[in-house]
Amino acid sequence: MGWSANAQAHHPNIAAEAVCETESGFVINYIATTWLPGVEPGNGAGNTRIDILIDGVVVDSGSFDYPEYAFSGSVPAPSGAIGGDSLTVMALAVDSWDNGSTGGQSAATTVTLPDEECAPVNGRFTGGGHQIRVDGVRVTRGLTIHCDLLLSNNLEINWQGKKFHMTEHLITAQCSDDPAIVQFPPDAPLDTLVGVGTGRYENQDGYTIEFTLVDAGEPGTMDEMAIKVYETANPANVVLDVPQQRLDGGNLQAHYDQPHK
Ligand SMILES: [Ca+2]
Ligand SMILES: [Ca+2]
Repeated sequence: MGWSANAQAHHPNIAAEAVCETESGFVINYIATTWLPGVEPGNGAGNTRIDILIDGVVVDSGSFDYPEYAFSGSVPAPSGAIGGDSLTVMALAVDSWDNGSTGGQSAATTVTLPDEECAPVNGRFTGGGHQIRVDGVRVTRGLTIHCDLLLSNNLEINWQGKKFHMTEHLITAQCSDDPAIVQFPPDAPLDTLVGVGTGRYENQDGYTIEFTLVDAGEPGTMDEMAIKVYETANPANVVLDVPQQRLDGGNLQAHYDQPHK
């Protein structure tokens, strides 16, 4: 598959390709660049935080390295995507540039997944051990999340007397294995799960949850979690926002999936 690219007069630019990798399923490789490669910092090239989004979901974040003014990476395709699907890959300048320019510019390109079968990472997360706590937020026992959305998924969150219960796990944005994260034990094909679901906040329907689960081994002190809950029809109404950070208590565990009937 060839690279597709989009260039524009204002930074940033983006190029991306979609490939099938045996271990991880469909993968999107991208390279974000800006103009004036080779220009000394401070001479007009500028730098800022760049988010990479696939179909509107932030999948990576970085900034440009001098002198190439580029950064590149590789992320799994959304798990529901199949061969032949087209995905939009965007680079977004989040903050103001350090040369004083206002941020907010973006560039996007479209990649098409190779038209073939490509087995994704599969697996599930559970909450084991003591009750999971992160930044004063408690995740009740019984946490179970599957990459493939099949079988039962359960995620219930309590904080400051408030409660959110996920009723539907909509999207697995990412199920992946980072070589830098030692997830064992138990054996599992993944260490990170990023998902989006809908559910009930204070017994009211109409809320969305975005969550990240990272298993970094036992006893769980290195595990990480992020949780964001907001009103689906009014995303500015955020009722809970815990950025990704280490657990205060409890233990997340990644597993191989159970056999599906
Ligand atoms: Ca790993
Ligand atoms: Ca763990």
